[in-house]
Amino acid sequence: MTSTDLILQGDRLALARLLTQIENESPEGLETLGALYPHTGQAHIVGITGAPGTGKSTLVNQLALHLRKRPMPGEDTPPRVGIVAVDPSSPFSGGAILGDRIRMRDLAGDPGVFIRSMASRGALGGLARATSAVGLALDAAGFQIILIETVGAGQAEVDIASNAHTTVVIEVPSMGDAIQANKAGILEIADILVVNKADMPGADTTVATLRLSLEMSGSANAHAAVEGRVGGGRKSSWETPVLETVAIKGEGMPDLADRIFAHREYLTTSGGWEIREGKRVRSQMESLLRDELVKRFLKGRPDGRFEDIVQMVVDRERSPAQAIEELLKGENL
Ligand SMILES: Nc1nc2c(ncn2[C@@H]2O[C@H](COP(=O)(O)OP(=O)(O)OP(=O)(O)O)[C@@H](O)[C@H]2O)c(=O)[nH]1
Ligand SMILES: [Mg+2]
Repeated sequence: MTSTDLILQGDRLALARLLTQIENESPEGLETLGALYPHTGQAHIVGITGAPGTGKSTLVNQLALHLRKRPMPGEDTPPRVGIVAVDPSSPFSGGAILGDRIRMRDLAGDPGVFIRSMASRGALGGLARATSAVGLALDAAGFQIILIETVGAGQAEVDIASNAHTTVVIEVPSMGDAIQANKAGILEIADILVVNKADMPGADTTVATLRLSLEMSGSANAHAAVEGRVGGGRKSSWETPVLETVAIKGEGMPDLADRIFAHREYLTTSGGWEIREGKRVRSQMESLLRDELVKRFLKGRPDGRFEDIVQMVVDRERSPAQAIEELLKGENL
């Protein structure tokens, strides 16, 4: 049996092998992924992001435990849950990070759960791409909900969020002015805001501040606004809810799961699902095209020529734009 068939049947070993191939960007991995692609598109990809230490791993663990006990709307059995932990800051270690060890203890032995951690070894764009490839593999293997945990580290979180259908942003209580409900970026990417560690002082104030900021920013996030316009006539906008959770005790998980399902329902009924898919595929393809064009272009240069020009720019002999213009002169691209 081919590895494609094995994965479609849910063979964990074959899946694990494919994920390693994806991380190593091996040609076999790409080939298998290509064969699996027509079988993808079923999974609900949920990004969970937030600053270091806000409790993402704990929450993902508790959410997965909860999801495994309840059927999704319209289903009889609980969903199979895939978990991908992405840590853009740490070099690839091969070992599980702390949060994963906790998860493995709680979720170990459940055949309906698959956990994978990934760390960056190169460009962040590469990590985002590898993450979406891992998502596709889990999707093909029949995992219906894929939770992707990323540390809020700027561009990486935005890239990974743009790969998710639903983005959950985790905040923690903070006092008074310290609440930087600023975070225009965060409000924009969040479909659901969670104030975790609600057992700590200041949770209510933080929730109120976040709600206020959402109201001031028009309450609908950027995605929803776009989808509202395009999906005209149907339910036009999603109001980002702000929830409280105490992940260490599993509190707030049923509500969070409800909101995640509600967001999925909103996406499918508003036409937003297709819009996001379109955007997702387009950005993936653009990024692949960019990489491929750069690779081909550099291949056609004599060795070291590009480095020489980079050095000229470093030495302020040319601006980056001038250097690129010069490089491309006479090129047929
Ligand atoms: N008081 C309290 N502590 C919590 C809660 N949830 C998580 N923690 C604690 O917060 C710490 C960090 O939790 P993690 O789940 O590892 O947080 P994380 O966001 O995954 O951390 P990184 O992946 O390192 O960014 C741990 O000591 C948890 O026990 C909560 O609801 N209340
Ligand atoms: Mg973590």
